[in-house]
Amino acid sequence: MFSLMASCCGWFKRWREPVRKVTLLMVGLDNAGKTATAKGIQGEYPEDVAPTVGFSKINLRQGKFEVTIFDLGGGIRIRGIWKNYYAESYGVIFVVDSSDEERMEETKEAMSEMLRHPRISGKPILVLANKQDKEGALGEADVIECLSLEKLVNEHKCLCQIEPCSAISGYGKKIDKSIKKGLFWLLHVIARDFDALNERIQKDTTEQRALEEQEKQERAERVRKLREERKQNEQEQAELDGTGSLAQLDPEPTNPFQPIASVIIENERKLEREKKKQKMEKDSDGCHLKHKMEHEQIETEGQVNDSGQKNNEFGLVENYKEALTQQLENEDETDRPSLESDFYGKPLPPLAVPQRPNGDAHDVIS
Ligand code: G3D
Ligand code: MG
Repeated sequence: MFSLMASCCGWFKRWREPVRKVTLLMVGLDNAGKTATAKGIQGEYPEDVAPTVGFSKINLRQGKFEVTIFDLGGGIRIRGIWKNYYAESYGVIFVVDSSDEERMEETKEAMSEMLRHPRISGKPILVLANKQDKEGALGEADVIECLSLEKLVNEHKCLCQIEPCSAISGYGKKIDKSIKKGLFWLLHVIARDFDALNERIQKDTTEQRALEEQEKQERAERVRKLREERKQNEQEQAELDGTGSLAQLDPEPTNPFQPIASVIIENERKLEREKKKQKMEKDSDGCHLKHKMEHEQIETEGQVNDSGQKNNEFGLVENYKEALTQQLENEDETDRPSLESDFYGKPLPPLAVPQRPNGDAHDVIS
C-alpha cells in the first residue's frame, strides 16, 4: 500500500513538472555511426544510411523531456558547422567508430577542439564507442586511452560517460541497451543542473543570434560597397572610353526568383503591350499605304511634269542591266565558282566525315 502511494506521489510530481525542451548535439567523424544511432533512437531501421551532407534532426519525447537531436555531418569540410550549434546544446553525444583505430588521432583532435570551445566547456558529454560488433573493435578502456578522454574532460570540466555499443544491433525499443543507458544518463545530468544550464543556453543563444545578425549585416554592407565600387569603376572606365555610362547598359540584375503572381501580371502586361503595338502597326500600315499611294501619285505627276529627267534615269538603269547581262554571258566557264570553291574562289576545306566509334569512316549519305 505504502509503495503504491509512493509511486502515485512520484507520478503526480512528475506530472506537475513542466515539459523541458532540450537540444542535444550528435557529432563525431564521418562514418562513425551517428545517423545510424539517431535512426535507431527514433525507431527507424538503422542500416542503409546515406552520408549526412549538412545535418538532420530528430525529435523524441523522453519522460518530461522534448528532445531534439541534431545529427551533424562529420566530414572534414563540414565539421566547421558544429560550432554554430554549440550555444543551444544542453549536452553532446560524441560517436566514435571503435573499429577504426587509424582515425583515433583525428577523432581525438576533433573532440579536443570541440571541448575547448567556450560554448561547450562544462557541458555533459556522452561518448558512444560504436561498432562493437565489428571484429577487432577497441574496447572501452582502449578508446579512453586513445582519446586521452580523462585528461580532456577534466581539463574542460565536462561530465562524461562512455558507452560501448552497436548502433545497428536494434532499433526503437530493441535499441542497444548501452545507447539507451547513455541517453538516460545524459538527460539525467541535464535535469539535475537544468536551471543553470538553461540560463547559460538562453544567454549564449541570444549572444550568438546577435552575432549572426551583425555578421549578416556586415556581409550585406560589404556586398553593397563592392557593388558601388564596381559601378563607379565601370562608370570611370566608360568615361575614359567615351562610351557613356556602362551602368545604363548593365542595369541591376533582376531577381530570377520573382513571385509567380508578379510574373503572371508582367506577362499579361507584355501581351497587352504586344496587342496594342500590332494594332498600331495595322493602323499605321493603312496610313502608310495611303501615304505611299499619295506619294506615287505625286511621283507620276512629277514624271508627267518632268518627263525628260525621269526618262533619262530610266535609260541609265536599262544600260546598267544590259551591261551586267553582257558581262555574265562573256564570263568564261572556268571563272565561275565551282563546287570545290567558295563564292570568292577560295578552296573549301575537305568535307568532315563522321567517324564510327571504332574509328572507321562511314558514308554521310547512304
Ligand atoms: P555517420 O552518420 O557518422 O557518418 P553512418 O555514419 O550512420 O552513416 O554509418 C556509416 C556506416 O557505418 C554505415 O554503413 C552504417 O550502417 C555503419 N554502421 C553504423 N553503426 C554501425 C555499427 O554499430 N556496426 C556496424 N558494423 N556498422 C555500423 P554503410 O555500409 O551504409 O556505409
Ligand atoms: Mg550521418
